[in-house]
Amino acid sequence: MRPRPALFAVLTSLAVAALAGSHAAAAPVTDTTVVAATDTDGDSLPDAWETNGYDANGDGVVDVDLPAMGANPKKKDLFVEMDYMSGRLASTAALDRIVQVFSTAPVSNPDGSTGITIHLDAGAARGTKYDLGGGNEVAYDDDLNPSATQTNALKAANFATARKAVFHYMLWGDSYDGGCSSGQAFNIPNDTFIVTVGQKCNWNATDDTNVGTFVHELGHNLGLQHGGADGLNYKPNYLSVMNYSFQLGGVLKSDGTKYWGYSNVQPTSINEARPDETAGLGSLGAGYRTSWKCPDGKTRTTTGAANQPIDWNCDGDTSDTTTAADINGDKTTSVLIAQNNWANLVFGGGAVGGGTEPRTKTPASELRELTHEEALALH
Ligand SMILES: [Ca+2]
Ligand SMILES: [Ca+2]
Ligand SMILES: [Ca+2]
Ligand SMILES: [Ca+2]
Ligand SMILES: [Zn+2]
Repeated sequence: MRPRPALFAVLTSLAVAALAGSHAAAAPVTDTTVVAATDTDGDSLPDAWETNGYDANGDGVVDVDLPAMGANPKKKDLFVEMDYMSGRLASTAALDRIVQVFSTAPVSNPDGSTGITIHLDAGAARGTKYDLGGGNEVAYDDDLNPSATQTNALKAANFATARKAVFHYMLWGDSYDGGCSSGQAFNIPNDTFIVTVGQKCNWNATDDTNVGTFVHELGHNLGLQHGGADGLNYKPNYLSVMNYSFQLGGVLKSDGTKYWGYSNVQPTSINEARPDETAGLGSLGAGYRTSWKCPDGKTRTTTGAANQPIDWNCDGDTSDTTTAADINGDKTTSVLIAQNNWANLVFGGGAVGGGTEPRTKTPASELRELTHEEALALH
């Protein structure tokens, strides 16, 4: 049997004291218990939850059995429950690719390993490997509108309340808010997102579409923006699926392969007031190709490695060093700053986690046991 949580032990002793016949009024119970939980691996899931399971309401019964689900207190874990509309759930091959993006991440752990273990829960739909008992199909709705309200309603009806502190919730849907956006994460960071590359807007989603969009939206939950630490999109030195240039087609590697994860390098910044074409992305661009915007609004992509000179202003040469160019196409002149995403993930968005932050637990007044007075009144 697992050790009982401390709060349960306190309530039990109070109840025993009451039943022992004390006529003194019980001391008022403080209404909030704040616990700074130990989180050795920094994934926002306290060691106690990852070791013993999570008891959401302090009744001594584990509600989310984290160790049985594969959690490790010394390695970063992410849990994602996936609900889905008919035909929209990603394939097993796509889910395998998502897992691989995280398992191969350049993130170190206290147990000496690298990578993040992502636990995807599709219920029974994709076999035991992706079944943690939570994911399920929901009614088809080709337009979640308004998206936040309708997503929250589906979450409330299809996601166990006790999971809120552990699992991110996502939905494989069709479209939302009358538009054709590929997805939505509602907040940065957050605990909820939707992937909406469905039939209504003729996405004809492939595994690539689903993998790129899932990883992108989850990235918002993990604190990442379209420019890394800022919202500037299409920065050629930001080699991440968080960049719209690479969400659906992958980050382009110079060896011809594609990468479907978050950036693991931070190439040199580019000053659009006087970008140095001869420098390309600098030495950290060697393993990549990249894309940027020309003055005519069209996207151009390097044919070779991005540490080579790049024609940022699209005038046919790669020798300009003092000519302004709007390289990310946003009609402003900025310094384009990249980010190493993996070094900047925020765990514990929304309601997820206890982590190193003091966490307000359920008020003890809501866990109130039967009082002696009430017990006597029953007879
Ligand atoms: Ca942890
Ligand atoms: Ca962990
Ligand atoms: Ca040029
Ligand atoms: Ca610009
Ligand atoms: Zn986005």
